[in-house]
Amino acid sequence: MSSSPKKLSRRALIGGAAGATVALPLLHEGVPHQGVHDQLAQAAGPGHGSGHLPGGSHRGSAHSGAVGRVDPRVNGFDPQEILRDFDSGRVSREGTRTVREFEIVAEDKEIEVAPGVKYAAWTYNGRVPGPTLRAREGELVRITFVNGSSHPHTMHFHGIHPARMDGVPQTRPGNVEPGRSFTYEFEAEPFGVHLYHCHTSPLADHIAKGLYGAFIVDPAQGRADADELVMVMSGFDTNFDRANEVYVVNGVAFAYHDEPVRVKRGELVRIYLVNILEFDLLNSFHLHANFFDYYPTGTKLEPRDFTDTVILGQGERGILEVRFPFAGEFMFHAHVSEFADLGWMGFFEVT
Ligand SMILES: [Cu+2]
Repeated sequence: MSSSPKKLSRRALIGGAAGATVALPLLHEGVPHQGVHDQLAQAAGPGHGSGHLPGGSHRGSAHSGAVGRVDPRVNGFDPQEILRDFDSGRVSREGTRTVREFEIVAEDKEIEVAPGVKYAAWTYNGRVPGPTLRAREGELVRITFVNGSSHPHTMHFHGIHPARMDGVPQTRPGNVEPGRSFTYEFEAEPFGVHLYHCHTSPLADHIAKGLYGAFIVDPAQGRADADELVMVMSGFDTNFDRANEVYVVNGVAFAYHDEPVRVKRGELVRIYLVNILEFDLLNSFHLHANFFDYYPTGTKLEPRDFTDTVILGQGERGILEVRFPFAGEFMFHAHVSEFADLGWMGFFEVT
């Protein structure tokens, strides 16, 4: 298929990147990681001490890529806030049923995915990942999707619903063109941790550009009280070679390395983990010095595993439950070491 829109958009993106403060020709293959880190360091520019963590961090430089940090005000979203930001929608009743209404707007937006590394993203509501949408099983979910982007998009939800609500271009209503909108409506089922993403072709590009988010369906009876966190794992192909140069949790490389996730000792911590990484077959989550219960897709109430590492293919997700018996700082990262070096690494700070 001679997809001229794709070529045009690629050219536009590259042109846009060249006009931005930083256009990084990062190479995934063939460039030693130190080279990548040097480029990250250069990209951070003067005022960012190479190899030094900001704020007098006592953890030391576990990786040489941490130079400066991304100011959440530049992006308009903050990975620290995304962690515990659950959007339960506008609630109303229709007959005996609870309805949750959401509005999602697709927009083109340049974001900073690592210190000094700009990326021409496509976003849901101006952030990557998009909002974490949350409902209870059996409720009616109504999402008004407005396409404010310059490209056609959809919202495809994982879950059980009619074909018309599946958000794929091949079935009606098909793509939502720029300036148009569509309202997706379906029952929230089954309970678990799911996701949504754009399903427009070329699919890998529409996902990799940033159009994805978590979708949580709570069981009717609820879950035990916990400190709940959402972590969406993804990456960015900053030089359009269909391989990632930057790996992230909740949109920004090293976000939880530079500012750890604060949790309380002995308290139940529940992590809704989603893998929507493109171009790499597998991603993983490894927690140091602790073990967690793992519920694949969150669709059963009994854990399948008691472990410290889970491997997730693209679109896979699950719930992790952990209580930290010791205070201190505990690392977590992709056990694919390359991903950890390139941004997918952080700490829990247990107090
Ligand atoms: Cu799209």
